[in-house]
Amino acid sequence: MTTIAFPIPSTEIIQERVAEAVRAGLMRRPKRLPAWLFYDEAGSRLFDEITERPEYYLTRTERGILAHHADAMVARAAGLEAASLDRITLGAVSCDRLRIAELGAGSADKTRLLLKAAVAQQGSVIYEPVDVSLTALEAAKERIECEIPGVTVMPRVEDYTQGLELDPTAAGERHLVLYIGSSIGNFEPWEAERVLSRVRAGLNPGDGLLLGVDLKKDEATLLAAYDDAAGVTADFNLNMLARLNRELGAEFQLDAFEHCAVWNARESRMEMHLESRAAQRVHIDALDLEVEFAEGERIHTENSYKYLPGQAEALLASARFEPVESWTDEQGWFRVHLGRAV
Ligand code: AVJ
Repeated sequence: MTTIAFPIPSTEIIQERVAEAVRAGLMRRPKRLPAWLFYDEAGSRLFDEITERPEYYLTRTERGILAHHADAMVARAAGLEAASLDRITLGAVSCDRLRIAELGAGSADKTRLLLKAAVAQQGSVIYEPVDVSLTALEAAKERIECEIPGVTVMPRVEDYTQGLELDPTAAGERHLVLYIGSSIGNFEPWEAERVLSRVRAGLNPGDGLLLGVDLKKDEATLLAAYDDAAGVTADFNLNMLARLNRELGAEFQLDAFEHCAVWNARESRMEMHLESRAAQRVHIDALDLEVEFAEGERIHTENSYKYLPGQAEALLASARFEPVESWTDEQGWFRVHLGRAV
């Protein structure tokens, strides 16, 4: 039984949100469309496929970090000092109970590693995935409750970029908010700070935030990750136009646009664009709009920031989280940070 007690946004409201975002973005120069538009059903499936491409190192690298360090992450989040980590298995030290929330509905096996570590540490755990998509949340609930005994899933349909409303913790409890998968990378620095500050506003001092960030590395590795040989990332990018065709009665010809992945060194970010192969005009029925494209003109669809050493710590601090500890992989490609609300 799923009990989900909150207003569920109707399809009409979602369509309206899509329509407004598309109108505003395509009127801008340069044209742009927001990255959240990637994730309709087809786009979410394509993203899952991207994570399995050999060039897309992010998911497997972060998974490796969590596989190595989930126990330490959970113990540190519960208030344990680094020095007493090895004594916890002996039951020699006590710490707070965690309730785990996640921004986004379950990054599948990565989240599972942390939930299993929490169950091992405290016997059971409440897991609250927060997402705008009810479908994604229901799938996560089903999957996780079946697979990990001891986990109770309480899904929340919320737009966490606007803030977070978790149930208050009891004495001896702390929230741990998971924001993994480099999702923060889609935000420009000022937006990232605003999102984390809003999350912080819903927490109490002592609560934790686990933040996964992708790090700057050689350009060839980055370019390949965002332009895989099998063309899945290209399909993912182009699906945004397909979505507008489906939902807004737009008439984009997908083969008239080309996927491009660009490294912007000055901003330390990967960018994705859709480039018009020819001069063309595209009708968007639901917006009653004709959009003109020059040959070679681009629509900017995504930024994916690659953090430099110290940047994530500074971001955490600016949102009133004290950086407690961080964990990386052997190559130093990705880093997971634990911040504690102050
Ligand atoms: C889900 C935002 C982390 O930026 O790497 C994958 C999305 N874009 N390939 C990323 C994405 C192109 C992904 N995030």
